[in-house]
Amino acid sequence: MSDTIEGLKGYRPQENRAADSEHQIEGEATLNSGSNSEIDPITLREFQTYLKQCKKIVALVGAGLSVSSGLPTFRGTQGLWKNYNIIDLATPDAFYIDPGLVWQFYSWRRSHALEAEPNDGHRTLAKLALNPNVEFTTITQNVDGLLIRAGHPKKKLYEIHGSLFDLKCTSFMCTYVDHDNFTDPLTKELADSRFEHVTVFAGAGGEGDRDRPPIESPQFAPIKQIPESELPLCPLCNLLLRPGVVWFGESLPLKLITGVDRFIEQGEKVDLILVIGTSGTVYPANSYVDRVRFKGGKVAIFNTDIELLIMAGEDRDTWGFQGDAAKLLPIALAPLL
Ligand code: BV8
Repeated sequence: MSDTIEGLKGYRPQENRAADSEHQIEGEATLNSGSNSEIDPITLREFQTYLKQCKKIVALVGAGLSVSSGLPTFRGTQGLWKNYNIIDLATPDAFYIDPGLVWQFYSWRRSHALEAEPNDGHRTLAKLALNPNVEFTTITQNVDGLLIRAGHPKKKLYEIHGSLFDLKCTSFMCTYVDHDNFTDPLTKELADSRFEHVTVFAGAGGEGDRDRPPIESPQFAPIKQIPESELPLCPLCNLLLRPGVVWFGESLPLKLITGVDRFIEQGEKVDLILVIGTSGTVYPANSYVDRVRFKGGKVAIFNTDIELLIMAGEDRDTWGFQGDAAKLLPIALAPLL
């Protein structure tokens, strides 16, 4: 039987195993998109058979979607900046204790996001959002702005954790917010926070030993002590500005949460949720998958790391597409693009 676990890079729900041949696979040409992003043709056919009759689809996006654009995830070694755990820096406490440190971290992320280019995964979701025959919305946990730069219509996109390119005043009395501020660096003192590497010249000769290739020493560029007066300040009240992102321990913007709830709970039921490049560890973002399941919707996971149980077909209403989301999404969603 060919489709044992190792043969299957994609999974297919039990009930319609008897794949019927007339359902052509669209996007066949690039079925095996090289590297380790292969899709099992039977899986793809059944997924696309279901996809074509979907009226309402939602996508839940995480850091994995922007990996092939060169941006790090929050897990493992990538989740470190100057030996700080990114999750520890994304908190109100960290900003309160050392705003200079946190601003150097966000200035670095702003620079990298500005240097990055949207990939085929971002563009695929943007195209799907423009398909008039499907009710579609993207819920992104990413703050890098790459979906918008890929042409994703803003009114079908919920940036539930905010954006690196929004700034807001830290004062409770001041309502100043600056949207889509792409200035980089934001202040002179933040200029070199974009460089995470220091070039050192190995070997005894040190500085002069230029013909030996310099070794890049990541993360050791010293953290600068930056006085608050040299950090981004509010033009209205001259108090500190902060990145317009949602930090751990902070509630998500009500307007956004209500918009997402309305899409999932009202009108047609959501037929399918695309779970793309997310570890599903952060609440409430990780709750949307179960809410769609609970209402009878099916799940398609696009991730380099998918549970064997799902790949083995144990989970009836879930497809697993293992590999780089930027490569898999254009193939899997081809019928609706
Ligand atoms: C809130 C913005 C009310 C900032 C972010 C205890 C138990 C449960 C929950 C909690 C708890 N204690 C506190 C909480 C609540 C907390 C939470 O969930 N904590 C977690 C860590 C346990 N949530 C909150 O605080 C939220 N607010 O709940 O308010 C409240 C308040 C207090 C207490 C109770 C309730 C606010 C959460 C938002 C925080 N801000 N970002 C910034 O970015 O700087 S979260 C941030 O981290 C991201 O936005 C994202 O959400 C998350 C990272 O997750 P992923 O995006 O999934 O990335 P990750 O690296 O984890 O995984 C990458 C995946 O990609 C992997 O699966 C990998 O295999 C895959 N991949 C890699 N390469 C590829 C790929 N896939 C495809 N292709 C590839 N090429």
